Amino acid sequence: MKKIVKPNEPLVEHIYTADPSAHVFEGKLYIYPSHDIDHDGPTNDNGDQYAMEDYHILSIDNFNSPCVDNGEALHLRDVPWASKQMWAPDAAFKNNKYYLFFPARDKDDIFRIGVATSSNPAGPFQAEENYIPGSFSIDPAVLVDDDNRAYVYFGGLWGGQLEKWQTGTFIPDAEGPAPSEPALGPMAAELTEDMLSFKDKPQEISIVDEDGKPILAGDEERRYFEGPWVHKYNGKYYLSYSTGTTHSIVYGISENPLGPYVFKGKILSPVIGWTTHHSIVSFEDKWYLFYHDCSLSDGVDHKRCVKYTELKYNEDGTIQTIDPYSK
Ligand code: FUB
Repeated sequence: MKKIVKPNEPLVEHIYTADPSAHVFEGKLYIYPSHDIDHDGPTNDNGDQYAMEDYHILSIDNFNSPCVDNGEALHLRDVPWASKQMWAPDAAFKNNKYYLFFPARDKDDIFRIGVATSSNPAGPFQAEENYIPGSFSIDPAVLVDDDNRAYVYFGGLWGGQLEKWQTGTFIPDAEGPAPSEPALGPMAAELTEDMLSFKDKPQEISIVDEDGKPILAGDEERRYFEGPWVHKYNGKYYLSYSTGTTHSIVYGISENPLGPYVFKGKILSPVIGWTTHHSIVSFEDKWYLFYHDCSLSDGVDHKRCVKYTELKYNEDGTIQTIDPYSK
């Protein structure tokens, strides 16, 4: 008998999983995670320890049922443009098809974002021949808005190479802004109707404080690092993301999908392990946070496990901070 998933416990234990992007498709919850692998290779700020080679899609009928691993949905060997490191993916449904968006390093070791398609939310997915033209960095997250326009948000510092693209071309030794300068925001682009290209050049999303001043690069409790996620609640757009070095999931709110976003606060306090990465989804009249930590491997940064917990809003639309380990 398979075990029923419980809040704040690993969804599955037979594989390591991370970076969960959760969606409701066909009445079920589908979770699109990274598939962490066990290896003895180097660990560094470049993220070489995250050496993932494929994706397995998880699904849950409801919270009274076990979590199903639907098997290999896409493997590196079947992505013609990619060389390694299949990092945090996301999925979207449009045009009667499912689209898997995923980052990987290309043959020149530069992170790009690819798309693969399927008629089934659990795959298998068929990758496009090339990555999205003009794409770079990591952690794509797609919002298909109520008007059916689709936006992809992406970008991550250091191993994710975002700071190397500040001039619009890849500068291998470029560093991020000085602490007193505005932090880099995530990038965003509207997708074309067929979901396979950017409509326009990606633009940087601005994240500001309550006075409209940009969050600064030295403000590590609030500045953007990686893992963007945009969801809608009561007609407003919520951009949430990881602060990286301070290990929190924080968020801002905007009237527009492309911002500016006004910083609001913390959603998730630090979890076991260096990275933190999440998604937010509404299912059967409640809201849920999917996240990961390294509890399944006793704290090994690249051997993570996906979990979920309920997420609650205050009356003014702000989100209550979650401590996943509180009793
Ligand atoms: O899983 C590899 C990387 O770690 C992701 O792309 C980041 O968001 C972080 O979770």
